[in-house]
Parts: sequence; structure tokens; C-alpha cells
Amino acid sequence: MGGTTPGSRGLSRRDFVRGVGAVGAAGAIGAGLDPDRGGDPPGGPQPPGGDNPDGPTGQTQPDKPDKPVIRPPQRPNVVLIVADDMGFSDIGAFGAEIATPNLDRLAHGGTRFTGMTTNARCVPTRASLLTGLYPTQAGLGYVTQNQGSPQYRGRLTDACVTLGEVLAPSGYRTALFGKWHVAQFKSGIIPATRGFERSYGPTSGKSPYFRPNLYRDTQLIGRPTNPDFYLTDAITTAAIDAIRDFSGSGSPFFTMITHSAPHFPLQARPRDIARYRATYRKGWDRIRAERFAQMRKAGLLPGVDQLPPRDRQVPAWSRVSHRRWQAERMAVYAAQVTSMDRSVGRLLRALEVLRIRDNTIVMFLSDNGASAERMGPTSSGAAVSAGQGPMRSGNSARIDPGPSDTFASYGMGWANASNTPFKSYKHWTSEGGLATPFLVSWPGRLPPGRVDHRLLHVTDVLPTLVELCDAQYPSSRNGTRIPLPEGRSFANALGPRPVDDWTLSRRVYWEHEGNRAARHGWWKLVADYAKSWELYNMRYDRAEQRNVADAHPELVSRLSAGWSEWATRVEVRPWLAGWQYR
Ligand SMILES: [Ca+2]
Repeated sequence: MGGTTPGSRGLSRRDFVRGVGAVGAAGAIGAGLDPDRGGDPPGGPQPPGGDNPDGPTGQTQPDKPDKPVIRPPQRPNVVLIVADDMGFSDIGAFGAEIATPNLDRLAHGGTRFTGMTTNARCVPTRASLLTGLYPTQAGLGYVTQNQGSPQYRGRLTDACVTLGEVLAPSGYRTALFGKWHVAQFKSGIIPATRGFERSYGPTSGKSPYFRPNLYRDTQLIGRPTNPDFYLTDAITTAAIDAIRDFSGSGSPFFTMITHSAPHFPLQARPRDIARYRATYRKGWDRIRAERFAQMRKAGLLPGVDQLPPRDRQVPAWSRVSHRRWQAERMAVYAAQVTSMDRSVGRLLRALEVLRIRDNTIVMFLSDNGASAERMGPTSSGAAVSAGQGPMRSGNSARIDPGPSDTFASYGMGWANASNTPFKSYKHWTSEGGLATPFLVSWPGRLPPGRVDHRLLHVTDVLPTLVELCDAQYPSSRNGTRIPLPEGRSFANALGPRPVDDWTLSRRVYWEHEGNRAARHGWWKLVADYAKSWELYNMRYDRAEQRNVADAHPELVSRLSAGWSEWATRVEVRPWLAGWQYR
């Protein structure tokens, strides 16, 4: 699996530009032309750029002999910011009423990518983001629990490299602040042992914000005693401190900031919550409609002409009981997002003060769509109450969320609004589980104000940074052969000139808890666990409202075969209803 042997020299950035065909030849994504010719219905329009968005130098050319690497005089710094469980429409630049002026500045100063897709959950997305591989290839096909086989060992495998392990040997200073979540801390597979010279953050995947259990580098440091501690701020402070040090070192840096926000528990500062207390009393139906109108106005939703109906499991706001409490839930969620935005502002100001903003690439995305995970009164809040006294856990109208002794989530109604206009949620492979806003800013090279709709996947980030940072992707790690990255560099989308949309030639696949999906160009095949495949033309129906599987059985068959080949190649195991993989 994994394509051709890259040889002993490691892969240069030119290999990615030209040589991903080596992967494609083995059936991976990025393979030359899509025989399905994208998602246009018969007789429908073809996108600009013809059949071959890669042009005459596409991947079918054989590798040419290696040439000496000519490094640009100043390689860029990179800051990669990851939000947790944040929905597609939850920032101002993607339609939200939530105040995110700093993320909006980032968005308008660079490119808003509307077609970035994650995996369906925290762990598998972080696996792909860090390694450029599909989750099973990184040992993280499920979560950080051992499910037996190497693909589901629940911790980052030895047979892959992280962004830190790729960029550090190429001369980058590296750091990761926030959630790691590709192994449990006690495993010893931690940022410090996987390529990041500095690290700090919570040990838990659903950490409380006021009193989290923390690690720094190789040490557990316990819970903070400072009464003013707030996790989002602390992560950012650590990142800015590192960037200050790195920027004086003469080397470029890669800093990853992986916020817990706005993942539950709903915990935020009282003044941030108060600001939204009135906003959400209008209810989720009006919020969805307003966000949709903003997104359409901004040109972010080609192919979605109407706001799809509310999730059938969610009542109309007019029929909701405990509306004051429901509004309070969303107010705390919005406060968490605003707090994260304030952190982004601090970070951008620090880069400006250091006079390194122009040559620093700042990327922002969420790790999966909004979460409708249920939470009862005996929820995992108890697990985080150690040393703090009794917790008021669970989603009950008797408990207003927000303070440090509460442990609650915002529920399906608001998650449905967060994911406007998409359906379903984190865990599933409909767009509500996979779609994220993706912002890229690079003032010295990338012009402001661009919107790009191409299909991207989180596996693309590693090959892109390998190319932009002029790094070397190795062929092995500690003597163990590693697969080539599955993603595809989108570096050519980050230049001064507009570039073609490559969606037609993309193939991407997903599986999580038996939920599965395949993209071949504009066509998307998707199924919830144990249900039949549905087929959507994402060019005209990205909200997945018109299932055309019955009208195109040959496409269902072709994409389904593609999914099965992929699942076999990356060793996806069948999901059993008993919450485990066999
Ligand atoms: Ca997540």
C-alpha cells in the first residue's frame, strides 16, 4: 500500500508538485484524471479548465531526475489554528452573528476556502492533519482507545511522520499548543516525542476551560490554581511566547494552536456570555435563516439556492420549551467562539509587532462539524471535577451552563444552526460532519479577498506545507517505511494569480463508525451506518437534499467500488453495532 517507493533521498517539494502520480498509480487520491468527469449531469456544463485541471504537466508524467533544491531566501513561518467541533457557519466571515472580527480580518485578508473537508471526528481529523494520511494509516481509525488491530491501536503509529517531524529536520522551530488527541498522554506518544520542541495544553479531548488537567512538554503539570485561568487564553499566551522566541532565532517556525473551543463543556467568562444573552432568544430558526442569507450574499454557497429544512429531530423554535435556557446554551457557545477570536487577534498583533506578519502563513479551520452529542445528568462531567467540589453536570433546564462547575453541551437544535446549511453532525459523513470554514492568510504573497470553492481534505495540509516550506518528506521513520501522503498540495492556490479548480480530479474517502462517503469529483456517495448509499451532485446540491442514486445506478456502483478499494487499501475494518471495530 501507499504507492511507489520514494527511495532513500526523501521527497522534495517538486515530487509533490509533479510526482503525486506515483501515489495515484496505486489508487490513492490525487490520481490523474477522474474518469467520472466530475459531477455534471449528462449534458451539463463543464467547469473551466477542461478535463485536466493540472494542465500538461499533470501527474501522468514520470519523475524527472532530481535537481538541486534552491531555497527561497526566506521561508515562511506557519501558524495553524484548529478549532474543535465548530460548525461551518460559526464565524462572521461564514455568515455568523457571533462577533469574530479577527477571524474575519484573517478571512478577508486572504482566501476563504469553502470546500475544505475534515474527517468526522476529533481524533481521525487530527491524525490526518498531522500526518497527511488517512486515519487508519496513522493507527487512529477510531478514537484513542485500543481496538486491537494496528489501524485501530488508538495512538499515532510509528509508521508515519507528523508535521513537526517533517518541518523540524528542514530547519523549522516547531511547537504545538492545545489539544493533542492522537494518543493518551501516558503512552509517551506526545508532541515532545513526535516532532514538537515545545508543547503545552490539556490532556483531555473534552477538557474543561477553567480547571483543565495540563501538560507541558514531557511533564504533567496538573490543574491551574490561578482563579483567572481560561484555557483558550493560556494556550494563546504560550504560543505567543514561543513565537517571540522563535522569531529571534533566525529560523522559520511552525506553530500549531489546537483550541478546545468551542467543544463542550460550555464554559465561558460571564462578560462574554452576557454579550449574547439577548441574541439567541430569537431562536434557531431565525439564526439559520439569517446565516444562510449572509452566506449567500457573500458568495459562499454556490449550488445551495435554498435553505434546507431544519433537522426533523429538532422542534420549531416556537414549540420549544425552556426557551430562555436554550438561548443561554447558545450564548455560552458563542462566547467560547468569541474568546477564541480574541486569541486570534492577540496572535495577529504579536506577529505584526514582531514585523513578521507578511511572511507568516496563518491557517484556520475546525476539526469537524458541529456536535449534537447527547449528554445526560450523569455525563462525563464527573471526570473533570477532581479537586474542585461537586459538579452540576448534564443538559438540564435547571442548570445554566457557563460556570466552571457546569458540564453541558448546546444540543442538536443549535448544532443544526451551527452547520447551516448542511445536514447531520460530527460523527457522520454528510457535510454537517465534514465541512469547515478554512481560512488562509499570507499577506506577502496571497492577495486579499479571494473565495475558493475547490474540494480540499485535511490530508492536504501536510503536502502543502512541505512544498511551501521547502521541506523533505522522508521515506521512513526510525527505519520503518512510511506511506506517501494521501493529500495533495494546494500551494498553487496560494499564489498571486488565480488558479483552476481541481475538484474534478479529486477523489477523497471517509469512514467513521461505519458512516462512509466517497467523493469522485463533484459526485458524493454517502451513507450512514447500515443504510443504503445516497448520491449527490455537489456542484448543484452541496446541502445533500436531492438523492439521485436511483437515477444513476452506474455512478453508485463506480463510486462504491472506489470506496471499497480504498477501504481495503487503507485497512478500514467493519464497524459493529456494539461500538467497536472488528
Ligand atoms: Ca472535534
